[in-house]
Amino acid sequence: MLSALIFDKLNQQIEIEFYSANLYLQMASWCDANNFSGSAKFLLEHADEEMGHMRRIFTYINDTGSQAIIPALQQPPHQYESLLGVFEEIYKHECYVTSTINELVAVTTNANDYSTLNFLQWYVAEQHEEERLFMGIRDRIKMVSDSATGLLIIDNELETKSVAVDTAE
Ligand code: OFO
Repeated sequence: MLSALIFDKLNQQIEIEFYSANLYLQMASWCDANNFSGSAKFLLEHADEEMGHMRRIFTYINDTGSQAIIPALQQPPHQYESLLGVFEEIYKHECYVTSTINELVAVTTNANDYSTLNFLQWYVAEQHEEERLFMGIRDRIKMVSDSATGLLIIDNELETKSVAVDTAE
């Protein structure tokens, strides 16, 4: 059974993962509208992955006998200056998500909730991967600067970059 504190924190994380999915959906829409079709496809798949992250927590809360609460969501920004701007924002956002997972780990450690602590290990590893992934894409876009050819090559690469959609629960 979850303590009230950990129940609240896990529900807050549901909101963060949901928001991540909507943020990447919105960014996919911007990419599509700005002729970056490879980036749009990549971000649509990543939005699905974030929904998987949300569902894992949803299922975990309900498996403990509690009831996950679906939150109202803030609208994500829909205007970006450039493809670099999009991926800089994603990297920043993922660093923020890492900080929220770390906080959850600290709270569950202090509460001696070893089941939730164990559950969260998957997210700790996932955040490491996500930061590395998005830092790499951001840095490659920085390398080509404003070169249209360079941006199109990266956009093509992103079209085929596979994102393993997380359906595990
Ligand atoms: Fe992008 O990892 Fe969940 O939020």
